Amino acid sequence: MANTLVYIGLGANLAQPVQQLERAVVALQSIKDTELVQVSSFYGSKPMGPQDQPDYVNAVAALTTRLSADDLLTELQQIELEQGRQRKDERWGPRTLDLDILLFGDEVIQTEPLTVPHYGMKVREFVLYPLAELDLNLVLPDGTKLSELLTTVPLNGLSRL
Ligand code: PH2
Ligand code: MG
Ligand code: MG
Repeated sequence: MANTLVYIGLGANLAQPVQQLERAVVALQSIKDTELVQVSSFYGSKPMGPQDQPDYVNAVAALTTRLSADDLLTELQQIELEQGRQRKDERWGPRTLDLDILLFGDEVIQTEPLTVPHYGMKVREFVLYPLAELDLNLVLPDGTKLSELLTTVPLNGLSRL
């Protein structure tokens, strides 16, 4: 299988979130048939969704992989579980680690477990600004330029740690 450039969103707001992200970056490096290319700075961000939860730490990583999107998702979910992720019903609730596939090459995927590009990425400051650190010239599969999205999405308190 060809190498695909993939962007992963990392997020955590429980159990020492900075350490959760640091551990996750190490774990990403050990995924089979996958290389870690780049990791953005870590950012502090205000919770999107329920406000009675701690602030988040977010980052974006770039990988190249020969795995399918489904197999990569399985690997990411395994890392989430190893880092104490508990599946709860509450939408946008707190978590020890969240690893989301933001972009998988220029593929558009709509299957039961996977929606790629990530459905919320165009409006989330904690995705767009870290992503811009990695490639400001990025263009989404639908032709949207990352640099244009940035002009429409305010920082909302996002701060580089
Ligand atoms: N993730 C959520 C819900 N809310 N808020 C911030 N700031 N960062 C996140 O990563 C985040 C969130 C569900 O995935
Ligand atoms: Mg998420
Ligand atoms: Mg997720």
